[in-house]
Amino acid sequence: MASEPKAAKMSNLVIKPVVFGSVSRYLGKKREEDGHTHSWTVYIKPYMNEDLSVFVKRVEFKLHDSYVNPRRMVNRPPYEITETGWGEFEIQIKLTFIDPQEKPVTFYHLLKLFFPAPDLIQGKKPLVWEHYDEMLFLEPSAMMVDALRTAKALSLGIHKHDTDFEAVKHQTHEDMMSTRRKVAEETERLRDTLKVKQAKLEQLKEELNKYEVVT
Ligand code: SLL
Repeated sequence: MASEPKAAKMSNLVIKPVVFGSVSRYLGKKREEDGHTHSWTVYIKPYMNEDLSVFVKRVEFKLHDSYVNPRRMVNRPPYEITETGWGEFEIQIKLTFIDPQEKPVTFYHLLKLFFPAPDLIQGKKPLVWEHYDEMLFLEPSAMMVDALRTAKALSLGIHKHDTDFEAVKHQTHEDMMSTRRKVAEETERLRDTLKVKQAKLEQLKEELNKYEVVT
């Protein structure tokens, strides 16, 4: 029996952009009973306005061990934890998905409380410290593909973030181009210097040859 032609393997990649971080606020003074100085919220949310809960089963926020019950589970949006404290530390944000075959994804966020700007220290403005990242789903199962699509379909329009990530992207690109230009200029300058030095070396060699002939 003739074997059936093998179906061309389609590589299927779905990307879900997210924003995670924290917002913190100075309490105004050090609280007497526990020494806490700040209240804060750590969160993860979609970059586009879509419903992550369609494919995310659970988000686990792993706090510093000094907290009671440091592993905090959140089963539905908003995926966030609000606490008070006195210190900064790294928070692990681990997402598990509705498809148990899909590997969990972990993001790491350094909780920021202190910033060297007086109005922030005095608690007039909250301190937002957040990052853009992407979750990549390579060859997701049929069940995941459906859920990933549905999440997008449930989008509610423009989603605004405290950080203007488009501007950050633009600035990063500008900085990179300007660095490239500087490197090119410096390379050119060094090349010129090298040429001058090589010419000088040739000249010295010639002079040396003259002496060798004489002696
Ligand atoms: C440090 N790396 O050693 C930091 C750890 C821990 C912050 C900061 C405890 C809150 C509570 C709190 O704020 N821990 O009392 O539950 O400085």
